[in-house]
Amino acid sequence: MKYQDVFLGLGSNLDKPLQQLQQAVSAIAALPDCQLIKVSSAWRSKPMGPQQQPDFVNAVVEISTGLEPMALLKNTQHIENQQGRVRKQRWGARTLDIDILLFADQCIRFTQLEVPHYDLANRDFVLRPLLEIAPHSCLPNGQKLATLLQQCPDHGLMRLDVELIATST
Ligand code: ROI
Repeated sequence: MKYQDVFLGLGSNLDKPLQQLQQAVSAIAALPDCQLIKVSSAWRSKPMGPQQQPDFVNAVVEISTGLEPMALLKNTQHIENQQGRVRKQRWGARTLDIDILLFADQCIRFTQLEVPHYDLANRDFVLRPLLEIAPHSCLPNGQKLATLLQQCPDHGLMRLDVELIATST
């Protein structure tokens, strides 16, 4: 089986966001054919989109996986659902969001899945933690993520003084 390097973005702003991310990291580490490589710090940020919702906590994890993109998406959606994700308002509050940000150097365009993530360039709460664990990362077209971050809108990021670690349950 061919293992590929993948970055996942995690976000939560409901029901104890830090615990949601902690639980998500453990669930990702336990996925079949997935190995956890690195986990970023947790970062607090102001909501992008509707402002009358709580601040978010975001993080990025790097995995090595033998899963195909759609199989990985099914697995991450299962984790979201396990953690009480209810899809209501677009850009509304959520207990857990898991986005596939980068999948090796692949460009993927299915109706349910677009990789690289379509809005990466506007999300410092994704770029910053990703660059923390992979400072030299690029898009498949060679663009440096560090350059995107310089031009990205500011969501008031603050690094939280906690470590997200995978615990087996
Ligand atoms: N805003 C922030 N700061 N962090 C997120 O993870 C996030 N996720 C979203 C929307 C609602 C667009 N805003 C966000 O899905």
